[in-house]
Amino acid sequence: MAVLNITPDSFSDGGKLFDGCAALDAVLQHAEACLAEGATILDVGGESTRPGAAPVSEGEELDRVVPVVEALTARFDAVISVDTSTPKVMTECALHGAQMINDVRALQRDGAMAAALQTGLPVCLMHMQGTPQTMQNKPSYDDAVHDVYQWLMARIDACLDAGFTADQLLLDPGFGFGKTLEHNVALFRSLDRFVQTGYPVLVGVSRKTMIGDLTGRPVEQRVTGSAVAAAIAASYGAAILRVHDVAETRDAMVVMQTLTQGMQ
Ligand code: 8Y4
Repeated sequence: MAVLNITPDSFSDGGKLFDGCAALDAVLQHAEACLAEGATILDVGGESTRPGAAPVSEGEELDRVVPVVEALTARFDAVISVDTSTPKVMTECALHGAQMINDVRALQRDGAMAAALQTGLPVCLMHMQGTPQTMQNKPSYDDAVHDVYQWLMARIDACLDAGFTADQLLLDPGFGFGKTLEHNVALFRSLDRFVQTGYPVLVGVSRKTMIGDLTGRPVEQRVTGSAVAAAIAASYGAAILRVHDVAETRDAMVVMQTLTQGMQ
């Protein structure tokens, strides 16, 4: 799964995203490159979850995301995932060809559960402690692995009660979302427990602070660390890797898989 950020800070023309279509062209070119490098899913998001990022109105999120989903669907034979917590964005993107919902709030926003259910699409339920604004202020757990696991199972139950079928649901421990390095490492080492549930597990560690903490590197130098982490996640049985650097991740995965084939 390749990350396609369409927040204004990801493009040089600031807030005026698609007025002149230059930014849309840039997104399409980047998508094409990601697919050529081996991505099969494109994750399109119009809300920044960085601490301190400005909240995005529903209208703004729709304006950013829907044209991109529409253009990607028309052009590429890829699964388009929409990274959103907003009910109307889920509905509109499904109508314009999105095939998956990636919700960092696990359908907790008012109306999100019903809207997602109505689309009939699969949904990735991610764990986050707190909100994007506050999540990195002293994250705390009794037992991070146990707490995150129990929380995700409760969200699965809520979705099944609402009418989702089990085969529509994916899980994600939410690396970096209200977690210290220690929490992230414990969760990563326990990925097998999440995989054992039988729900496909999505892992997103690409370029994150966790990789920076482990390597001492700034965000633009985290590609190698991220690719190694992604390959290890795949070897633990993660079904989907959310990454910025598709080619490098693919190299790490193929080497890891070939050279560990048949190992215990
Ligand atoms: C550098 C680069 C520093 C990226 C921080 C970041 C996940 C996700 C995000 C994830 C799922 C991010 C939308 C955060 N992370 N969705 N979304 N799982 N399912 N930060 O881990 O990439 S955005």
